[in-house]
Amino acid sequence: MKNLFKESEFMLGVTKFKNLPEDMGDEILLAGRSNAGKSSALNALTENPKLARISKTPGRTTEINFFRVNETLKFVDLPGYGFAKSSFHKRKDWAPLLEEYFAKRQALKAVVIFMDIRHPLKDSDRDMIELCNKSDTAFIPVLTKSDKLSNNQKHKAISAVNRQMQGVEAIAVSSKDIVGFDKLSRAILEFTGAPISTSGM
Ligand SMILES: Nc1nc2c(ncn2[C@@H]2O[C@H](COP(=O)(O)OP(=O)(O)OP(=O)(O)O)[C@@H](O)[C@H]2O)c(=O)[nH]1
Ligand SMILES: [Mg+2]
Repeated sequence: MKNLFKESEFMLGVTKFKNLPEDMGDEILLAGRSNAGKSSALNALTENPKLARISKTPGRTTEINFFRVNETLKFVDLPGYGFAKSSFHKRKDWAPLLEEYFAKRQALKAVVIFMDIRHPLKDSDRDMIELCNKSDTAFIPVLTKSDKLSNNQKHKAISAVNRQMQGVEAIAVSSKDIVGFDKLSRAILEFTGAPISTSGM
């Protein structure tokens, strides 16, 4: 079946919240620590390896990048948190602005929280979960780089995270091996107005 995210294209990057595009349609926020694999996952989800920049240098994504999926849906790639090189984190007003975005943004439908499967639920991830809970925003915990672990270790890591989530199930993905993105696509589509379809990935 067709991958509904395949036509995604870069829209704009903003460094100030006042420059955000109009608050309309559905937005899925992609969040996570620097180097967690957010941009790689976006490229895997959209089957477009050139869509978002991937780098070995943490903190590569320094703007909030908007990707248009279709008329109503956007992916919003946040700069990785907890990394000083990103211009956002030099700003003292980052946290309040982010809180304002969470509190006010009508388009925000869910946050995908990307965490390296080997180092999940760090303090900054917990802060992001708290921000979601405080603003009644749904979130999807995603454990990235699952290719780095054996199957056994992978299942253990997923269970350990799930035990700490109240009813939300973590999804393991590997952007290297392209694993888990059908599941992630379905989870994302549950929070948007788009019709649900399996991607065939
Ligand atoms: N083995 C493996 N490496 C991965 C995977 N996903 C990402 N990486 C590597 O992890 C590094 C960071 O990936 P990015 O996708 O740029 O991470 P990011 O979260 O967007 O990072 P920032 O934009 O800096 O916040 C790169 O070297 C990727 O090649 C994966 O599934 N498996
Ligand atoms: Mg990135």
